[in-house]
Amino acid sequence: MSSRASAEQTIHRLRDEINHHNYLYYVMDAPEIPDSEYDRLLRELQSLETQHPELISADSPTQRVGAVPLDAFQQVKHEVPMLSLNNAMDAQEVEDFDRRIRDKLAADKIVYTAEPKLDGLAISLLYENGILVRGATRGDGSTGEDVSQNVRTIETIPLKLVGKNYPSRLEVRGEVIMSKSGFNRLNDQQRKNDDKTFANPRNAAAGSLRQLDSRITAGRPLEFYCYGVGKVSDSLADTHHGILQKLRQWGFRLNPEVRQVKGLQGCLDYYQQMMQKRDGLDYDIDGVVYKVDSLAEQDIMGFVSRAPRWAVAHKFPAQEEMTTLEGIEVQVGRTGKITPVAKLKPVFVGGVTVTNATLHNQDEIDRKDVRIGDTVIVRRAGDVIPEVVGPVLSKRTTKLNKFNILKTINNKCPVCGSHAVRLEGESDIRCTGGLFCEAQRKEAIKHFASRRAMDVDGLGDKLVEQLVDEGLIHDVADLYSLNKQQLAALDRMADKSAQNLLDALNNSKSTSLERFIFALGIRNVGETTARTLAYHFGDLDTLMKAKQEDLIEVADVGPVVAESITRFFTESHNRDVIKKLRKAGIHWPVIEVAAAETQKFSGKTFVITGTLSGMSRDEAKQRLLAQGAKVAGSVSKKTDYVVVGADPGSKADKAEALGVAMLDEAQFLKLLS
Ligand code: D41
Repeated sequence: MSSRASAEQTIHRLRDEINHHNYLYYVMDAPEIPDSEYDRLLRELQSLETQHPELISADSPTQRVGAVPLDAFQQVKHEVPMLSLNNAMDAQEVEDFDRRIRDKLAADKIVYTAEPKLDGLAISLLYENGILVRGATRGDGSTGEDVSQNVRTIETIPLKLVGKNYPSRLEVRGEVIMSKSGFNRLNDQQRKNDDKTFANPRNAAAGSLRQLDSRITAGRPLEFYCYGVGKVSDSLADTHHGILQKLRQWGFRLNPEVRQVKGLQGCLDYYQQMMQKRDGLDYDIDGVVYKVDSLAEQDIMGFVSRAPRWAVAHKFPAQEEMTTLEGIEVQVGRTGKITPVAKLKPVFVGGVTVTNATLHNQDEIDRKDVRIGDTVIVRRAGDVIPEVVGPVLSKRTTKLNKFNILKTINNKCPVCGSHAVRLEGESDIRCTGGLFCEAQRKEAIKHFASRRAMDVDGLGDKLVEQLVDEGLIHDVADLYSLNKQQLAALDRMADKSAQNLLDALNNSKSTSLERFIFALGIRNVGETTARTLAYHFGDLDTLMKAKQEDLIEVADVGPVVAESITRFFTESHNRDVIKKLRKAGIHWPVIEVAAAETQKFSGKTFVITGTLSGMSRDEAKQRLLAQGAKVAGSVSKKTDYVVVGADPGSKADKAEALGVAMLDEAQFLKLLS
């Protein structure tokens, strides 16, 4: 056999094998080989076809990558018109549909095929002798567009039918869709490339299928599900359900939710089931379709004005509706995040009346270009918060102003009047009110009382919420003026627990400067930074007066942290709260900070491990900090000294391994003195 003849044989074998695995994967959902093996087969075929280009045929599985761009789509006249579906908006209309059919057929109970109504685009695929020869959009039902090059790129559309006994001419109809996950991936990618994003999977599917350059289509995650046939050379089965099974055998993907149901009740039950499943599916459905199953009965019913009398689409409540954006309100969240909320003309969407929807942040408002007065699309899917998808630009007939959050709130928090800022590189605008802002109060108080901050034993999250809700406290300083009577009157609060809380509050007054700084809840100031600040400045007043340039001097304090700190202390509300706290008796031991020139350890990093006999680890830490040292929690190459007490842990081993200088207690004390 010539090498060409043997190559031809191998090519055919590979194509059959690949088609078979395609079928197992997409239709049967039961792949037999791993993706890597599939890819290997495809590559082998590709390389053989490259060596023998004369053997490439349009139905080869390698031909899905997209072809030369077109100037325009050719028109395609559908031999059998692609009918449309009548809609039933509620159970009553389904009941009417069922009654008309029972009357006409003089039947008791009708067998229906029930299918999800996929939210995509209807297309027609023409097969001649098992080979895909044309793909066309539905268009107006009688004329569509030739999108053959594009449908070829969709993996779930067979280029060649599987098995035997298919009619010589077969026109398959179905929906091209984009899955929700595919849609999200595509939009992420579009955003990354600064390309336009799509409003929903349907638009994305439509935009992808109607590309003149099929190489673009090839990169889009499109899928196909069949729902019926058009022109066929032989009769295929007696029922619609039977036709679908045949199509499945020939390599088409059938939606796994398709069922045969009996009578009106069967339809309505199916509707409820699909309604439940809707949000869990990875593709959008906008309803279900009931079709009289018997083809003989379909014939008797016939059709009126382009829609069959034997089928109906039972629609779900829409998840997207149009309405007017009447205003944009600005809300302050728990962490001070300022969120724009759309105020809408009430609209029924996703099964409820919606008047508010999130606009996320300024970037989203800019990206979508939504303006007050616009007609907008509102989406509410499942239990998620309703959102504004975007404006309907064709309905913007008058000049509308762009919306700017900061300008609207005049750079002030709408709840407390503190400065509102958007830091560089962040998408959120925040209220700087911190302790003072009512919206942030609860979170701030919870943080203040927490174990690593002021450590108020027994003051948990629930109790903080209760105290704020009852109006007993407005800021953290109010905690210290609570009395037993007030506390004992609270739900689930006995005399004894009230007294315990008062004791805990009293105990918390004696603290350390580092804890106190941490407890203030300054943005970007965690425990470590709080400690560094405490030992760098030594007292609160110096810290409060520190300027940006003073703060940047502190180890590990960069411009962002420095800005958070100055902004916090500039806010007069915060200064008032601090004054009240000190008046309530909060105190800490004085820190002796060596003058900068005499700080021995400035710039040096220490780690302490094991137990010291002469002092607590905390004390050792404080003495180091007072000399300008940094005290870290773990050993790294940047560590200068590891102080090793009794029973050291793995930190000593690590120091040894890294060759970091180690000090025993005696050496450490000598160094300190
Ligand atoms: O899933 C669908 N979107 C779907 C659409 C379906 N499951 N079945 C359909 N059946 C028909 C008839 C009964 C007319 C053959 C359809 C459509 N038509 C259809 N899609 C777009 C227009 C009509």
